[in-house]
Amino acid sequence: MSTIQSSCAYCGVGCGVSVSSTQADWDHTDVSSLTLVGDNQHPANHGHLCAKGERLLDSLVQPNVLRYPVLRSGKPINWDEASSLIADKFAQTIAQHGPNSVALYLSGQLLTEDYYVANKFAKGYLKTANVDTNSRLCMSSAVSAMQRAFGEDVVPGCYDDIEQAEVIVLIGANTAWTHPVLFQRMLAAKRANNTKIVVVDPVATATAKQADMHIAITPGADLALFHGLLGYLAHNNHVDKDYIAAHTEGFDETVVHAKQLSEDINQLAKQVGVSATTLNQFYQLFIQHKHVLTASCQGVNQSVIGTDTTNAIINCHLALGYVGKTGSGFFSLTGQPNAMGGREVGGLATQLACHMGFADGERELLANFWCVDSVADKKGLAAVDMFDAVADGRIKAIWIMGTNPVVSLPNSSKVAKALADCPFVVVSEITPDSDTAKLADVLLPAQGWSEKCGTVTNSERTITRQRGFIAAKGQSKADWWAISQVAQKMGFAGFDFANSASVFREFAALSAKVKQAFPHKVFDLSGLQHLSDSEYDHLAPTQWPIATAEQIGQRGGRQFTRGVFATPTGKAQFIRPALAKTNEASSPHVQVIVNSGRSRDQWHTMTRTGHIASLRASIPEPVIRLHPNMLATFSVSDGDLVTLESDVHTAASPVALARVVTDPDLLPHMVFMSMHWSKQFSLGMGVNQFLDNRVDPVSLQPGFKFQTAVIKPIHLALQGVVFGHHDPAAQGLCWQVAQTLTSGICHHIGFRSAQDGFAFQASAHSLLWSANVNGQRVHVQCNMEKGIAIAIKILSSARVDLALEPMNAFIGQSVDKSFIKKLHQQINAGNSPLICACTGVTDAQIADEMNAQFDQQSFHDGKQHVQFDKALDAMQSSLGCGRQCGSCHSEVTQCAQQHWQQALTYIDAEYSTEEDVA
Ligand SMILES: Nc1nc2c(c(=O)[nH]1)N[C@H]1C(S)=C(S)[C@@H](COP(=O)(O)OP(=O)(O)OC[C@H]3O[C@@H](n4cnc5c(=O)[nH]c(N)nc54)[C@H](O)[C@@H]3O)O[C@H]1N2
Ligand SMILES: Nc1nc2c(c(=O)[nH]1)N[C@H]1C(S)=C(S)[C@@H](COP(=O)(O)OP(=O)(O)OC[C@H]3O[C@@H](n4cnc5c(=O)[nH]c(N)nc54)[C@H](O)[C@@H]3O)O[C@H]1N2
Ligand code: SF4
Ligand SMILES: [Mo]
Repeated sequence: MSTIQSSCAYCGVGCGVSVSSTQADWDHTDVSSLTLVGDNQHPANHGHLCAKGERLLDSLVQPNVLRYPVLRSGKPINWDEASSLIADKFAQTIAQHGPNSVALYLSGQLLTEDYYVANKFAKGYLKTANVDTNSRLCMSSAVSAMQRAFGEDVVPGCYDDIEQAEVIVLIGANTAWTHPVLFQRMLAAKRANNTKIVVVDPVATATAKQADMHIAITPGADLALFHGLLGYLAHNNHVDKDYIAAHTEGFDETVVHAKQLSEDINQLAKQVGVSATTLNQFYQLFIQHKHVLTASCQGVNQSVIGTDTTNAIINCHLALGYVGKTGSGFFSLTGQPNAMGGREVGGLATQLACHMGFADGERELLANFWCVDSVADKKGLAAVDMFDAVADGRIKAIWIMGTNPVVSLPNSSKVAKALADCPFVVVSEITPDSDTAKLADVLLPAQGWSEKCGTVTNSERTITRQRGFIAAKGQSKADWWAISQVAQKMGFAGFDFANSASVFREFAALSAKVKQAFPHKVFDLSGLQHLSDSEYDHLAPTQWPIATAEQIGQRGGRQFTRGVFATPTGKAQFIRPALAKTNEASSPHVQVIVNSGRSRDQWHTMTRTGHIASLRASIPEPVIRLHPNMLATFSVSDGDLVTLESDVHTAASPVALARVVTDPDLLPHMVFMSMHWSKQFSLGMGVNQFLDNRVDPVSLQPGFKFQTAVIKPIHLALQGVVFGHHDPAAQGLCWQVAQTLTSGICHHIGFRSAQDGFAFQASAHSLLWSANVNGQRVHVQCNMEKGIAIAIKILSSARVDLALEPMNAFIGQSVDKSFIKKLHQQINAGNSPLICACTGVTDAQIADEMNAQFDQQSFHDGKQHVQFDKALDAMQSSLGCGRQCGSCHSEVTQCAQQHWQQALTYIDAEYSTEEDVA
C-alpha cells in the first residue's frame, strides 16, 4: 500500500487528503483501487473532510471526460494543430485590433503554476491586462477592502484563531455548508471553550441555527450594522486611542459619520432589521470580549456595496486595536481552493504579480524580470466588463480556463450570446458538457484534479501541493503547458518550462525580487525560490510569508501583529464608507429580492458533482425557497413550478426554472435559489439569467445576493419522471431536469399540454395503467423492446414523489406479470427525501427510528418523561446520520424534532380522545 498527500479540489478551507493505492504503479491506477481519507497531518483539517471531500474519488468517474482537443464542428485535432490555430488567431486579432482585443478569463480552481504562466503570457507578452478570473465574482470586495485598509491583499489571521476567540461573528457566510470543516472546528471550540458563535444573515441558515445569536439582517444592511458599531464603540469610549494614534490614519473623519449613525439606536436597529435590544446585545459583545473574530464571505462580498461593507467591519477591529492579534480581528473566508494563489500571481485584471499594481516602478521590475521591453501598461477589463466587451465586439478572441461563465456570470443569457457571436473562443475544460464548453471554437482537454500537479493557497495563506496520482486521460495536459505551447508558437521566449516545479521556482524568484524592491510588502516566497524538483515534490504545507528556506513547512503566523502595515506610511487606513449608497432595489416594481448561493452537497455549476448520485439525491430538482406568507402574493403553492421575470430577462415563452419550496427561515419578500443549475442539467437553466450585472464600484464584483424579480407560476398539465430512454427534444417539454442515480440517469419532466405528455415517447410496444402515490393518481407507461423494459414514464397532474433508485432498477428487466406487480407496488410506495448525504439516511428512516425511541422511552419511563435529546442521540447512534462530516447536523436535528413533535401530538390526541370517550 502506498500513499500520496494532496489537497481537496473544492473549497478554500484547503483540506489535505491522503490517497492510498493497493497498486505500486501510480500512473496506471484506476479509481476503484484507491481510497481517500483526510490527511491528519494537514494543519487545515487535521484529518477531517466534508461530504464533498469524502466523495472526491467519485467525482473522477465522470460520464464524459474531454480527452483530446476538438473544434466546434466536433472534429478532433492534435495539440500541435490546436496550439498553432490559437497562436495564429490571437496574433492576427492583436495585429488587426490591438492587444486589448484579446482576453483570458481564468479561475480560482486553477493551480498557481497555471495562473502564473497565464499572467506572464497576457501581461508580459500579449501586452494586455485583460486577464480576469471568477475570483472577481467571489473575493474581490474583500481583496479591495484589505488593499485599502492594510495596503495589501493580506488576511491577517489564521485558522488557529478559531480556538483562541471568545466570540466568532460569521457575516454573510453559510459556513456549515460552504466551509464545513472549519465550521466543525468552530463548533468544537464552542463545546470546549464556550466560544459564542454569532451569525449575520437575512436567512436562518443551517449555520445560523447552530449559532448562539442570529442577526436576521435586512439584506445589505451590514454596512449600517458595522459602521454603527464603530460609532457605538466611540460613544462608549471603547476604542484603543493609543493604537489608533500610533498605527492608523483616517479615524477622525470616519468616526464622525459613524457616530451620527449610532446616535439613534432605535432608528439604526430599524435600518438593520432587528430590535434595539438585539442590536445592543450584539454591540456589547465587542465591549465585553477582547477576542472577537469576524469572518465574512459572499453575503458581504457579492454586493454593490461589498467593499465599503468589508471596510466598515475592518474599521471596527482597527478601532479596537485588534488586527493580527490572537483570536481576534478580520478574516476573509475564501471560496475556491486557489482563489488566494490566483491573487498572488496577479490573476485579477486590476493588479500585477506578487501584489503589485501598475505604477511605473512595478511594471519596470516585472518587465526586467521577464526580459521584455514592457508589460501591459494599464488595468484590464474585469469580468463583467470583459464579457460586455465580448458582447459589443471590442474583444474578439477569448480563452476561458477552468470556469463556466455562461452559468456563473450575472445576466448569463447575454454572456452566452456574446460567446456564440465572438469570432474566436477557446475553452480549456475537463468535460465537453459544460454550457461554456459547448460554445468553444477550440476546446482543450485540461488535466483535472487527481491528474494535475502544482500548488494551491488556502484562506489562511497556507500553500499545499496538489499532487497527481492518476495517469492523465487521453491527450489532456496541464493548463500551464497549454499556454506555454501557444506562447512558444507565437515566438515568445520564456515559456520553455520543464515542469510545474520550474514554473513555481520562477514565481518564487519573482516574489523575492519584489520583496527586495518593496520591503513593506508582506507577500514573500523568497524561501521557496531554490527548491529542487524533489524538494518541490515533497513540499509540506507552508504558510506565507516564507522569507528563508528554513521556514519551509512552518506557519508564517499572524500578520500586522506589531501594527505596521503595507501602506506607504506603514499605517492602517480607516475608510469612510460612501453612506449615500445603499443596496437599492434594481427596479421600482419590487416584488421579491432574489438571494442566491450554495447548497450543501453541490459544487458551483455541478460539472464535478452533478453526476455523483449521493450528492444529487438531497436536492434532485432546482428549487426556489419562498416565505410561506408570499405564496398568495404570487398565486403559487408549495411544489408549484415557477419562472422569474426581471429587468434583464423576460422570456417570451418561458420554461419552468424551479420548484417552489416554502421556507419560513427566509425573510418575507426574499427568495433563495442556488447558483448551481445550468442548461446541462435543467431546461430552465439557472438563476443568473435573471440577475443584472451591476457591480461594486471599487471591487467591480457583481451584487449577486440582492436583485429583484417577479415570480411567475408555470402551470403544467402533466409532470413526473421518466426512467431509462429519454428524448430531450420531444415536443412540449417545459420542465426537464436530469438526475444521476447510482444505476443510471432519470429525468424529471413536465408538459403544459396533457396531449404532449401522453404523446411523449408513446409507442406501440408499451403497457399503460394507472397507480396511486399517496392518494394521487398517476399514469404509468412502460416501453419495451424485445420484452425488456427500456423506459418507464410516470406522469400526474402534480409532483410525483417516487423512490428513484428502486424505480430505475426496473429498467433492463424482462416485463412479465411479476415485474408489473412489483413495479406497481414500488410506485404506490412513494418516497422519502434524503437527509444525510454521507450515510444515505432518509426522512422516513429518521421517522421510524424516532418513533421507535419514543415508544421505548414511553414504555419504560412513562409518556410524560420522554426526552428528545436522548432519543436524538440514540437515533443518530443507530443510523449514523449527521455524525460523519457533520454538515447536515442541523437538518437531522430539525427532521428528528418534527417527528418527535408528531409523536407527542399523536399521544396528546390519543389522550384527548380517551378522555372524550371517558
Ligand atoms: N457546498 C458548497 N460549498 C462551497 C461552494 C459550493 O459551490 N458548494 N463554493 C465555494 C465558494 S467558491 C464560495 S465563494 C463559498 C461561498 O460561501 P458562502 O458565502 O458561505 O455561501 P453563499 O451561499 O454564497 O452565501 C452565504 C450567505 O450570504 C447570505 N446573504 C445574502 N445577502 C446577504 C446580506 O445582505 N447580508 C448578509 N450578512 N448575508 C447575506 C445568504 O443568505 C447566504 O446564506 O463557498 C465555497 N464552498
Ligand atoms: N447567482 C450567483 N452566481 C454566482 C455566485 C452566487 O453566489 N450566486 N457565486 C459566484 C462565485 S463566488 C464563484 S467562485 C463562481 C463559480 O463559477 P464557475 O467558476 O463558473 O463554476 P465551476 O462549476 O466551478 O466552473 C469550473 C469549470 O472548470 C472545469 N475544471 C475543473 N478543473 C479544471 C482544471 O483543472 N482545468 C480546467 N481548465 N478546467 C477545469 C470544471 O469542469 C468547470 O466547468 O460563481 C459565481 N456565480
Ligand atoms: S471543507 Fe470540504 S470541500 Fe472544503 S476543502 Fe475541506 S473537504 Fe474540501
Ligand atoms: Mo467563489
